[in-house]
Amino acid sequence: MNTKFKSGYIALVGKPNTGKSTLMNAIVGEKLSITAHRPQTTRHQILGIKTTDDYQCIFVDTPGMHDSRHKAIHRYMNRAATSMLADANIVCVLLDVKDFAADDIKILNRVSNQNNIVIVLNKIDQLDKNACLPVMQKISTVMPDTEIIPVSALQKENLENLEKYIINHLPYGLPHFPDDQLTDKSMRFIVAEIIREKLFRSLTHELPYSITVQVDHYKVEPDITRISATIWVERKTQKAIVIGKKGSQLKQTGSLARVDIEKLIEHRVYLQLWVKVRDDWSDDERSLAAFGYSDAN
Ligand SMILES: Nc1nc2c(ncn2[C@@H]2O[C@H](COP(=O)(O)OP(=O)(O)OP(=O)(O)O)[C@@H](O)[C@H]2O)c(=O)[nH]1
Ligand SMILES: [Mg+2]
Repeated sequence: MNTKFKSGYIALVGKPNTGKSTLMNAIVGEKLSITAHRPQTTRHQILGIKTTDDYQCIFVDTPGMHDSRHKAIHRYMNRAATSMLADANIVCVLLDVKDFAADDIKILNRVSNQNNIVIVLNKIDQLDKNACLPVMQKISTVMPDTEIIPVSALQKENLENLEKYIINHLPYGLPHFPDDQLTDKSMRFIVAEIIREKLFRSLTHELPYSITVQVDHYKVEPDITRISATIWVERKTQKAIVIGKKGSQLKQTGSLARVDIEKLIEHRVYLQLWVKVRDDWSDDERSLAAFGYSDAN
């Protein structure tokens, strides 16, 4: 083992929709965390681990920080968004260059007492260079001594500079995970998330927020992996929408998810989906725990 090996945790935090999950996937090189154009996609802390001969970066994707606390799931997500700040070796605060606003400043103020912050100004592909400068100046007035690294997670622009910064600031130490481990989550978890992503991207209004997905069976056979999963909604009317006319919505969800799962596990997949109702699960602590929304995860 290299005596100069570096290893540590890098928290990715910020308000919803700033590109935290996209960034983690881009750096780790695998789609571990789901992404969508709408806010509050990520609900759990998810590790993405990148190991080389010289270092191990353990990225921690988090739910976006936001103020709503009225449902039990929001309280769980808020805990997951912030609980690792104190333990991270580096905290990357993600900002959207086109949407730097009061809620970002609130987050910056909240983390400003930590001395391991770097600001990642994301989505620079959406503005021309000159238009990014005033935003950087504005950020500097709030956080005058903090490094700002502009990137595009989606277009993989300037990620090498961000990685250089991270590696420079990682402490020396032994790896925390085996060198072939990419995440702390199980394949069942990731499969459930992929299915949720397809629903999150295609359904409108509040419905995506009423959905959670559980994998019930996962069986690897020589020629095919058989997976069956339940999509849980909060009301009967929602069930009808998730199924769609003659099952069309459910069929589309299944085939989009299957393609992604097959890519991930490099195996043929037979995916069976069910839709069931559990009244108001997102505001019920017992249902949340049963669906994996517990602080032990
Ligand atoms: N144009 C552009 N879009 C981006 C970039 N990074 C992320 N996005 C898009 O922004 C949206 C949100 O990305 P996510 O990675 O899901 O954002 P997040 O911060 O994880 O969101 P939450 O989990 O809801 O907190 C998606 O539609 C992404 O494709 C970028 O660099 N450029
Ligand atoms: Mg996310």
